[in-house]
Amino acid sequence: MRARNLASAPALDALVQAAAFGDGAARVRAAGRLMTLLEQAPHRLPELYRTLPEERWQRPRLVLGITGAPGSGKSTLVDAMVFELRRREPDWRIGVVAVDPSSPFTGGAVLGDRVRMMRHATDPLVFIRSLATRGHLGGLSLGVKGVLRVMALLGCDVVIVETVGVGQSEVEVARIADTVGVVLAPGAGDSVQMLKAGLMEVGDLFIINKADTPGADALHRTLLQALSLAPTDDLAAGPDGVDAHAGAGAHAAPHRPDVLLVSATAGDGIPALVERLLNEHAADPARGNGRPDVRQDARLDVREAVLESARRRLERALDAEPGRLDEILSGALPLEAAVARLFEEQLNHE
Ligand SMILES: Nc1nc2c(ncn2[C@@H]2O[C@H](COP(=O)(O)OP(=O)(O)OP(=O)(O)O)[C@@H](O)[C@H]2O)c(=O)[nH]1
Ligand SMILES: [Mg+2]
Repeated sequence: MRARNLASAPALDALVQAAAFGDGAARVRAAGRLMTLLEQAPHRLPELYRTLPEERWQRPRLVLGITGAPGSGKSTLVDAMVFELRRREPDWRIGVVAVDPSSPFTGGAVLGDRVRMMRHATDPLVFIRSLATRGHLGGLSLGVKGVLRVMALLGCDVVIVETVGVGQSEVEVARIADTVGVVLAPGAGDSVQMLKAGLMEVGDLFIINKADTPGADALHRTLLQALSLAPTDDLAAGPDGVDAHAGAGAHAAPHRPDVLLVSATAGDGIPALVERLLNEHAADPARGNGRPDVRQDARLDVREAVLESARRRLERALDAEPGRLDEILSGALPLEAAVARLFEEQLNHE
């Protein structure tokens, strides 16, 4: 099925051309198909860089990660942020990447067919893509990177990536995003427990949503307490460990992420949240706005694609010979020898 899909799909080059220079719906369609191609074959990401000059592969100016407990209102919040961004910067194009979405976004061109429920008319400057975590294994971050590249090709200025804060995916996304907001809400799972289970490390900013509901203030207090108890090293301090917002040099207080209270459904606190996120990047060009060297950035993608490709090949080889696992298990074949043999066999297969 997949082989047939790929074989009948237009070449990657043609899709890139159409996604970069096409018109209207055809451009959006080509972008969606290019994303699908890269999602099914993430190791082909490096091929992108040969199709257009380097400067066309600039990342969006800002990539925001939004993660948090299931049902905490992430999608509703992202939606409200998109509307606020559109209001503030009417010329900007906004992308949304929903990793495994279970709830709808309201407006925007859907790149692909997985986001089905749309409540409003399409906004031509908003682009939405969903990505399934299933089947991605280690390749999820490469999949998100592919989507980001194509969104940049569509001219997106800001891209917001939503992931559910369970498992490994939010950590991977945190590495891709310039800033990560962790969403907590009263009644949405045990939010503080989730923080302890690893979400605290990835947050640059904590957003308590559903401020219109009774438990919000108590959650706010609990969170402030949890943050003040955490060792500051765990709190996503800047690279130099200095709080960028304190404005002072070496004597600045240790970095503690801000906590904002919002209501995504009522719209309360959303302008302040967006302002805060945009300002952080205006004030700190080393993160986000200070666009990383495109070549260096592409080299990292290539590195990841090589590793992903190698992982897939080795996995296939292992699956083809399950007896080998028993040999390792019984001690008949030492692990290192098994690894060496796998690599050797792969080389001889060339
Ligand atoms: N009262 C109140 N309800 C909200 C608010 N934001 C979201 N909700 C509701 O919370 C529920 C879950 O919202 P979603 O945006 O789907 O949450 P999510 O975190 O994206 O959920 P998953 O993607 O399934 O993890 C919906 O019924 C929303 O209407 C808010 O600010 N206040
Ligand atoms: Mg959601």
